[in-house]
Amino acid sequence: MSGESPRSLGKGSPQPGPVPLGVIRLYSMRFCPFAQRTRLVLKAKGIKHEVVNINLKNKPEWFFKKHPLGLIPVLENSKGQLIHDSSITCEYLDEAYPGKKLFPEDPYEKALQKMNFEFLSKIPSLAKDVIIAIQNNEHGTPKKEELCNEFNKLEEVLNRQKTTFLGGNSVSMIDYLIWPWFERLELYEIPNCLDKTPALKLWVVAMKNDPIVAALLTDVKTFKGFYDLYFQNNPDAFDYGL
Ligand SMILES: N[C@@H](CCC(=O)N[C@@H](CS)C(=O)NCC(=O)O)C(=O)O
Repeated sequence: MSGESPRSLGKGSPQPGPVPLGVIRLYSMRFCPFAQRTRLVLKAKGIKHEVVNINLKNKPEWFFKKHPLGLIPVLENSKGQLIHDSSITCEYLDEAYPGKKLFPEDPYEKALQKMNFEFLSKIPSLAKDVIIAIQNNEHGTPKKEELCNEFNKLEEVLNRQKTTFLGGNSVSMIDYLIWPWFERLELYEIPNCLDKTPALKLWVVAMKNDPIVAALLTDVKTFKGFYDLYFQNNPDAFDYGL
């Protein structure tokens, strides 16, 4: 990663120049689970990159040229090509760069990872609903149960496959695509959710032991600090802890 400041860029900040040759740039936000997917893949593949963090409550005008809806993550390469949407950025990095392949080469195995990804696709929006409900002091929200049921689907996948990870017995793309929502597990206030899911519990432990996941881990206290400011509409949220 470059030595650039992790401080987020907001309205009025100058647009970063062209991306240097041999580097890829990630437009990101330090607490975004979608961008975390891309950061995990960049790190797992050892890709030389720089990170430009965006203030999502006060977006720079030029950022809409990088993504028409102004969402992160976005990748920009030295040819000026832009790639957005987290799962697409991850697959692009896996295909465009040498080194460890995170998706399996076998077309069926790759399709299977994508099918499991679809099977688990409700997790991000449900997790967001739960965090918003808790912030509104609705601690007994039915969304928690829905989220827990979605988490139980991972147990189903792991049991069906008899594997430690979601794509086999070593970590692969599907694990990195799902992990960010489990790093935030404590925030959802569902402490008993994993009691009946031993394979999922082991997966969480195995993921925390993965050196790539461990290197990018954010603690719960920091997430809470971020969300407190974020829900107050405070644009300083994105620089929390810096
Ligand atoms: N489907 C998109 C979702 C990305 C997304 O929702 N990013 C959030 C931050 S975590 C964002 O950019 N929010 C800015 C906004 O809503 O204006 C992906 O997978 O990349």
